[in-house]
Amino acid sequence: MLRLALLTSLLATSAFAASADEWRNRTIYQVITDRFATSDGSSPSCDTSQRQYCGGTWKGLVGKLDYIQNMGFDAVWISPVVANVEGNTTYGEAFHGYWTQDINSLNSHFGTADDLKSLSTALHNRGMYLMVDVVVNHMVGTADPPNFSAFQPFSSQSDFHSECFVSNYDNQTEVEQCWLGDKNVPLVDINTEDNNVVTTMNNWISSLVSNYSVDGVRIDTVKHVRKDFWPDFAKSAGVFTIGEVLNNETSYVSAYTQVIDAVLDYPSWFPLVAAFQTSNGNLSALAATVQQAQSSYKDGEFMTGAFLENHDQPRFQSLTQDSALVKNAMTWPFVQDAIPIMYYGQEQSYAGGADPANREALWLSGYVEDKPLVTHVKTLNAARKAAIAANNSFLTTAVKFPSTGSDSTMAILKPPMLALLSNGGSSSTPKWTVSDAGFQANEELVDVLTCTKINADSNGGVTVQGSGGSPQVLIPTSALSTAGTTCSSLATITQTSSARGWVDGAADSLPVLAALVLAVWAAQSSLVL
Ligand code: ABC
Ligand code: CA
Repeated sequence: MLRLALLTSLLATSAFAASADEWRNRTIYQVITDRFATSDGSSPSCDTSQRQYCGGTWKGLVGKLDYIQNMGFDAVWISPVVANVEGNTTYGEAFHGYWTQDINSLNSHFGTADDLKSLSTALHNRGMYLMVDVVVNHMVGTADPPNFSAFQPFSSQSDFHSECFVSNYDNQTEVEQCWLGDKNVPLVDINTEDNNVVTTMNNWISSLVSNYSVDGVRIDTVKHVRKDFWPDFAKSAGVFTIGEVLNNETSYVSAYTQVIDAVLDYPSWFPLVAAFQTSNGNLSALAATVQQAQSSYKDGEFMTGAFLENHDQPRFQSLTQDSALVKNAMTWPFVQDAIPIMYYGQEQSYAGGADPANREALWLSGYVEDKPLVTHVKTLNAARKAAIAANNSFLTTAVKFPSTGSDSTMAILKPPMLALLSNGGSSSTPKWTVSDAGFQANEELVDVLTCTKINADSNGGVTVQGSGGSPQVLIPTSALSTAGTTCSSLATITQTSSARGWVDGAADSLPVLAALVLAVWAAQSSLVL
């Protein structure tokens, strides 16, 4: 009995209900459920321009977790799960899930409550986390004025702000209390100043998280709800919360880092795309934005999500086809302070433009794993894990940008990792001269993207001559484990968790411990039976 109680409490406190700290060392794969995988593994056609449901389900996702885990991701963010507008609208069907009609029912296009629970269980069995996308700001109508009685549980007009469409994004009251969308598909703005509405929302998120054992919540349209709504909502969720605040100014976004655990790092996304989409991009503008965030956000850049693509923006490969620029840009989220997030399909070189073209069905790719960008992301995930294991303060050490001697290159130092990026493109031969790299004199290093060795100079700096515009990610061979997947033949340490790695590793070891207890308990019970 004691054993069972211990097991239950371990599972309750670690494997589920993950805190912000437990998300720090993770990397997240973002999917639109409707576009990721079908239940029976079939490959129906999916014309993105039609904006219709294409057939992806939670059950389909369960069947493709190997694909995600093989790339090294240990968390999955799924699109919203609640019941949406049914049928066609001016902007198609609600396949993306953001057009809520009833927060207390699930969207049956994606499966049943048991299917969603099975997804959660399947992820947990692999030591992975489930993040669910939620919308608090609005319910969605299909006419103007909307049919309020179609909404649940907010079915009276007084549960909503009165009609006006957001047009001036510099007027914060308007941003919070007017409606998004338009008269065809109004995003009817919920009255989040009303106490009953607030209580209902807080109870709802708490039940959603516990019913489906959700580990983290991505919150939509955060800047469209008053800031002081969020702390209680986040507390009711009881798990890691990361919010979407679509703005390019760190000064605007930083206020939201005070009210929820984390924000999607939109301010860095704008200069990231601009830096790498052409050879004329400004790399130092990216560094400057990151430095602003490091000094103005509640937890610096650590409690943010870094991404190159998402479901609202044109895919990076619609902006440039240069494979070196793509590889450099993709490297960024994995070598800096924030939690890396990758949007499904980037690894398959999907190149759809603005919404809805950026929401291609992944099954049309065949989920081929033997592809350059799949290998690239796999290596980046493994390199990040190796760096975490080698330095117990990796996750809490803010990146620095030592000078490189040229405008078309940048160096990102996060010991024991030194990432060298360039936007010269595939016909360029980038060169990085980094005297402030902080390695030991003549230390042996390896570029984990190619498993090529180089040595630091006598002052611990590096001079690296690249080729084909490719990025490099340098890690000392003394930080690589022979048991790891990163250039293990060059590694010089023979166990995965060095003594240095133990403290931060402790967060990770709780689920492992729970699994161990479970195994021991199961073995003993079967002996007794
Ligand atoms: C549908 C169609 C589209 C069609 C549109 C009119 O209707 O699919 O093809 O063009 C969901 C669906 C969408 C759907 C919308 C509306 O609902 O996914 O497909 O579009 O029906 C979140 C989600 C998003 C979701 C919603 C709504 C919100 O991630 O997927 O959309 O639940 C605003 C919100 C932001 C929201 C985004 C779509 O709209 O703030 O939360 N995303 C300016 C504003 C931003 C604004 C943005 C886009 O424009 O400041 O607030 O985002 O309209 C920078 C500035 C930014 C500026 C950008 C453009 O430039 O710093 O402030 O953003 O320099
Ligand atoms: Ca609002």
